[in-house]
Amino acid sequence: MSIAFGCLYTNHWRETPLVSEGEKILQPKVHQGNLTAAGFRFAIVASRWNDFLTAKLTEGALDALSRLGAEESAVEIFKVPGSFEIPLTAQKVAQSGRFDAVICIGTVIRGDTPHFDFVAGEATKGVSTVAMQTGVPVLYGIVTADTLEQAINRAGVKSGNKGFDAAMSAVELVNLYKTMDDAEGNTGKEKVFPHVV
Ligand code: INI
Repeated sequence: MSIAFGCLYTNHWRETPLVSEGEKILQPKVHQGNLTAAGFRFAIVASRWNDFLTAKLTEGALDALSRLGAEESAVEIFKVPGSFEIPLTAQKVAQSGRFDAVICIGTVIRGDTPHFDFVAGEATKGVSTVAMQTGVPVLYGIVTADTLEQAINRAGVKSGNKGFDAAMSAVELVNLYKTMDDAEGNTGKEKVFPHVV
């Protein structure tokens, strides 16, 4: 046992070439989405809580979509009171069948009570549940921070802009899923829910 571990973690093991001379290395097909937003429709579900921050995150998302070629008429914003309300709204938006991706934006800042954990936990779990249940990419641009300073840094100051990042991811995913649908001969209509005409 000790010999096996010794082999695994020595430099000798790490420096051993993966492929011997003349041996063929696997080069599997890689699937990856392009970064072009033209032709896709995006919804932003944005919480008004901590509005001075969520407004910056929304700006970041719009900036990313605009730079990647989204048309103004292809983007709609749905405002909700707080992050707790994001999942149900995202679900309704996703189920409408009108959007290729839903970008969720909010800011939850830790306080002195367990409130943070409940709101942040439900919002986070809810966003991923909606994506899994609807099959529509639902992006997580919700900042959960211990302090106001951390939140500010993630809304366009020291640590980037999480709204911008979420929108970039949305564009990448809609392209990835489109190429996957095209390869499988799906029209995209399968996404529309039975109760939506
Ligand atoms: N909503 C947030 O988006 N961020 C917060 O930090 C927050 N805090 O701290 O309370 C918050 N609360 C409101 C919550 O999301 C609901 O809107 C409210 O409870 C009504 O359901």
